[in-house]
Amino acid sequence: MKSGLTSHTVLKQLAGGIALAFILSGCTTGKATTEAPLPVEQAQLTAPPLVPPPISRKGPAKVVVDLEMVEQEMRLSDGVTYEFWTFGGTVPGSFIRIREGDTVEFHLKNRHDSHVAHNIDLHAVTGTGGGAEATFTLPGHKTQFTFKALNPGLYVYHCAMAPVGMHIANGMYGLILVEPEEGLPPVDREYYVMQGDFYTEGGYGEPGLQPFSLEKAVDEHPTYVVFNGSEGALTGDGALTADAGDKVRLFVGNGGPNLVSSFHVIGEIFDRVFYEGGSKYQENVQTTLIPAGGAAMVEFTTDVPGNFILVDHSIFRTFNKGALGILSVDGEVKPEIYTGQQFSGEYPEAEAGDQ
Ligand SMILES: [Cu+2]
Repeated sequence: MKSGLTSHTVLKQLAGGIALAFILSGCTTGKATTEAPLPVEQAQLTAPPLVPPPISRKGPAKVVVDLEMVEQEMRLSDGVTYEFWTFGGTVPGSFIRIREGDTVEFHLKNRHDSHVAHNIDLHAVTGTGGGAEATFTLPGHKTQFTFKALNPGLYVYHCAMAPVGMHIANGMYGLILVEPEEGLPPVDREYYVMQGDFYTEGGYGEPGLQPFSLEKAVDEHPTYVVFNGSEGALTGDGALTADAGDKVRLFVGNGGPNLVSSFHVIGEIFDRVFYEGGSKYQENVQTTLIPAGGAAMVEFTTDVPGNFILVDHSIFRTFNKGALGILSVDGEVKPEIYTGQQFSGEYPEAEAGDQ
């Protein structure tokens, strides 16, 4: 009897709710209104230093992301290899680009030849563990969860399996960009750069396959500090390129696991830095701090040609541990902005002290 009454009350409330919704919606047809299903699209992922194209959609979509976790030996430096653990077979992992308000159906796969289980914590996720709990994935298995991208920004993702530090130190991190609803202003070049610190049993430059050193990692004494997973990844044939006059946007992340990066481009000034990957920008910046597990978007115009060197300005990391990349800019010299050397010669002792 009691339950019958309760049901009746609920029904009445429900009917009242529907009537109220009917009035508020101004509906005159008498049909229930339902939201149109979201368009479905497959996320286009890119390997660093490439970035997927800007999103031209003006509304939200259901975006399907397929990401495979791969453990494989790859080059860390000349003559040095390392057993990397990766998202998508690269360090950093595949770049993911979505739009604020998108619903993301995330499929995570762990390859059959993996030795351990992995998962993913995306800093762009609002929900337990950033997805980590939902994506515990044994070798040869796949998992799935769905999240809504509530906040725009540039976010790090990483593996969060214990021991977390070791999974990150082995290369399990990457970036996901959640474009704001209005999109990002168009630029001529976009690149994906991510710093990471590596800990090997052998010293810097010691050849061969180098095992992970837990002791060095705990002490926070990296053997290598590099951009995009290996020393020289962004030099030579791997150098970033631009033409003089281009507007360049770098999506810069720091996987850590330990170090904070003092990111700087020698010979350039950042016109804008969206510090910490957020929505506000600072202007006219020389060096920006990028925390472990954090990111920044930096924008500048390449006014003059030359080789512009990406560094961690904690500078021994650059010249003794590998944190050096190159942006090679082609174009006409502009002596009104930069002359190059105008004189080199003797400085006679007699001139010293002359006023
Ligand atoms: Cu992992």
